[in-house]
Amino acid sequence: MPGQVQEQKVKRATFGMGCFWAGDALFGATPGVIRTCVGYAGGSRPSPTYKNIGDHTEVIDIEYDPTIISLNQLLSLFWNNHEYGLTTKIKAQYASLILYHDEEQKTIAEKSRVHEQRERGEHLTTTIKAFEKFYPAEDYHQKYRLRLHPWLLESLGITSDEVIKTSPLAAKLNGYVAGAATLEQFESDDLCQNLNEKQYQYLKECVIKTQGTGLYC
Ligand code: MHO
Repeated sequence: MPGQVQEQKVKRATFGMGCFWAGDALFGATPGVIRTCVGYAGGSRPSPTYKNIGDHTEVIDIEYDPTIISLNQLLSLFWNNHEYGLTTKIKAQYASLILYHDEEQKTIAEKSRVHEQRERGEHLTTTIKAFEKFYPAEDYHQKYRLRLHPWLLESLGITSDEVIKTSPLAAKLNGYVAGAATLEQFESDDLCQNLNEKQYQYLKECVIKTQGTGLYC
């Protein structure tokens, strides 16, 4: 109806699962994920930094479209892509962490942990708690893998740190150059169809070289 405010469709999910460069690439390449940002959360130290992270955890903050991907689908990626596994005791920086944004997310996450624990038959170290404050990490951590491709960034006009941090295209390409997508996914991606021939070939080579290489850290 004209004038009617559109229902807010974008949702947010926040996970800790090891080095945040990896989660950034993994979720960035996932269809339905709109934006990613890496940062520090879950602790109490004010103004954490990479060098002075205190009791915080490296997390990936995700904006997603719930009509394309569900929280359960994101959780499945979460459970299966931890850098240090789910049962190892690890320092807070790399802890397994789910920060829920509402009661519905809390219920889904807790059910999912029960299910996962039963499936694996082991006690999982994952903490589930309410999201409080998120501190974005330093610019050089945002889309870490994509930053290793200055020609591509320049050629796409993705030249400011702010754009690298917030652009859906940057989130996706960061995943693609890191190997978090298959060639098939890359080739059927509408966003990539808009690239010029040189950009397309450059990315295609990256995807072929890196696809399936595992952790993206
Ligand atoms: N393995 C990486 C970890 C970086 S991360 C953002 C390194 O040694 O630098 O925690």
